Amino acid sequence: MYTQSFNVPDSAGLKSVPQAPSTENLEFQARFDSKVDADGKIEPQDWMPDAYRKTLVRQISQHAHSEIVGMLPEGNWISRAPSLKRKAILIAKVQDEGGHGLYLYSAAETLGTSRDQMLEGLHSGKAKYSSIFNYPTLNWADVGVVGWLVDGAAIMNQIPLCRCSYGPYARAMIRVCKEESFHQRQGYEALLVMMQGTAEQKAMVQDAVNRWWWKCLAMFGPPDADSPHSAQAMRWGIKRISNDDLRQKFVDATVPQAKVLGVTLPDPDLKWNEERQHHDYGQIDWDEFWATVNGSGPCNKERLATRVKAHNDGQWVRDAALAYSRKQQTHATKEAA
Ligand code: FAQ
Repeated sequence: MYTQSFNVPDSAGLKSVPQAPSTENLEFQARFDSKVDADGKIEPQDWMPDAYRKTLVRQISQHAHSEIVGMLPEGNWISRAPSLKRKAILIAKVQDEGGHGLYLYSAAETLGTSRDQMLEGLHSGKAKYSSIFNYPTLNWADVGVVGWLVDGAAIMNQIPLCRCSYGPYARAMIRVCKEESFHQRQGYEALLVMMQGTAEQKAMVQDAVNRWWWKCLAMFGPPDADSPHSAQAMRWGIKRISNDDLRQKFVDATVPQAKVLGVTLPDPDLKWNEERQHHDYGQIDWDEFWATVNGSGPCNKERLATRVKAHNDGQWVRDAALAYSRKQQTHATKEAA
């Protein structure tokens, strides 16, 4: 459905942090611009404008935080999955999301921002993560709908990021998208099975779709006219398709899937527009979106508290890893002497 075949090899992670020239250098800027214009890749060792670096750190760290916080709504269901098969699939999916967060933190680190700085931003509530993870997963149908719609929206947004102008982000996204495609399919398949079940199961699926649909449309970000970062991010080849265009692609791709599934999308204004060759859809509640982004969604406090607790509970693992590494270094030094 959303899959693309990717045959671009992953390159080894580049970790060097380049020093930008102290004075604005027109020659560097011209080289950067022409590389971006020619659809080339900017790599960590290349000179880049400070604003480009800042935009990337903002977007990639928000993206990484979304993957990590995004583990929570589904993670809550691992112990309650209805069968061993569903449990194994869900464990694998949640682990994948953790892995995506780690690739992305690594990509952001190549821009000179440490993991500790990014985590501090998340844990103190300063950094953003996707609005969608501040809503509750009330029952098993929600887990299927998260796979179908949330991962579906995520892939729609992420496939163009595989062509992002910043090399480490683009390469991380190729791997992420391959895995997200499986996530979307497993969610859709779980719902197909429920829709062949009892009337109660079918009603659960419809109810979950009703609760998640509008939140998924909002995931793509504010309308283009109200998106402060889009124009510059597109000029730099970070974003390739605008928020509204991606949202439209998602609606167009999802309508036939809903039909096959046998559910109704909760929008009386949703209809095919012959002239535009796209579906028209109703108004998104942007006040509710911004309230959620700014901390007042139903689960913001719970998600952040769970994340901070998990980080604090894991302190002993980090301490042990550091102690082990120090011990290894001491051994190596002694042997070399
Ligand atoms: N939630 O000017 P724009 C996933 C903020 S991963 C919260 O349009 P931009 C996998 C935006 O940050 C899901 N905040 O900004 C998964 C900015 O705030 P700032 C995450 C939002 O960056 C599935 C302000 O509004 N995906 O789901 C949201 O050009 C299942 C103005 O907005 C990514 O992060 C939002 N929905 O475009 C995991 C993809 N939308 O920084 C587990 C990469 C906007 O000025 C289970 N990111 N904002 O304070 C992007 O493509 C872009 O950053 C956008 C926003 C499209 C999200």
